[in-house]
Amino acid sequence: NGPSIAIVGVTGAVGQEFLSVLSGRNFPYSSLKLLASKRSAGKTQLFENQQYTIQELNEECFDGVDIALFSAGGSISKKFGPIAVEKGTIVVDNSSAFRMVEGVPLVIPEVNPEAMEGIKVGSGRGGLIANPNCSTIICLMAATPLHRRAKVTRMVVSTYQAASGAGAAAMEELLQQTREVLEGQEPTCEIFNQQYAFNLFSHNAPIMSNGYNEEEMKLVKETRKIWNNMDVKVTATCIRVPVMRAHAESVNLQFENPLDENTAREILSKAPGLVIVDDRSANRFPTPLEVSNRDAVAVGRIRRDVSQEGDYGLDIFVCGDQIRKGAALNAVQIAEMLL
Ligand code: 2RA
Repeated sequence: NGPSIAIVGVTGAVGQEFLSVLSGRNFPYSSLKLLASKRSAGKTQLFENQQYTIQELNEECFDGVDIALFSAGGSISKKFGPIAVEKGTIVVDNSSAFRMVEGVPLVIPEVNPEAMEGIKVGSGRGGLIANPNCSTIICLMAATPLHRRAKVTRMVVSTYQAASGAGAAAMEELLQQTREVLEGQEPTCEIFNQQYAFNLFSHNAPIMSNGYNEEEMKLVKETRKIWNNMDVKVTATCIRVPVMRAHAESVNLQFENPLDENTAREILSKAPGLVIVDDRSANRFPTPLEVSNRDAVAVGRIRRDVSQEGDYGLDIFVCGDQIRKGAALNAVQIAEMLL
């Protein structure tokens, strides 16, 4: 029979999506434990026609658990991740706590499955695998197949990130503000210290000493780790836009070897987990709404970068569901590879 699994942070947007993805993919679990803070303990959750009582997360929760999916913030992962690993559990962590730790695999199953080789349920040893940041996953799902062919030397990313990345409360505030503004009322600004509806602003992550915000530096650092290439030049500008749950990203790529746009389109059309939406005659390209609640990342606006010599540059535009492929689906796909 299948693995026993636990979900840490089950009441959050990603935690709920874990359940939806596990069910949708018929994940073969033998038992399921739902863990959350004291505040949620005792509540019940119907899942696959069974009522589960949510338990308060504590050190004893991981006895006998084969796989634990974490999405409860970095401090919870830092505190309970190692405890779970000690108990023999394999942790798939959606927080940023361990992503850049040497020896912790940072995995997008379609991109670098080899990074988690050897970690398997039933091996008797626990393990820890980090889920990359959502904007990294969505970007690299499209950039990597091209990188594998023509070796990216520089990548410039501009992101248009959805409310869901800031949590369920931010999604709620966007809806509330939109209603308020349409009714001529003052918008309620509690999550972000500025109006979000009909506006956009630099991503809310803290600004670092180099002037980049943490979200931008995640893209830089995680790309280098996932591609196992510390020389690739990456820069990013991350923006929060009034969209509910799917990120959009403009990606400019510079290659070591020439790659023309038709070859690029052919490579992308064969790459796993992608759909091509690139209809110039109809001016139809990826949109956040069309990828919302979907597994695939959409890629379009595939074109030669006219600012580069020959075929050494390419521009593309990608959209992906932040909660699904950007978090929960990627983590469950990692869990499937542990079986
Ligand atoms: C964001 N990447 O979109 C973050 C969420 N993990 O804000």
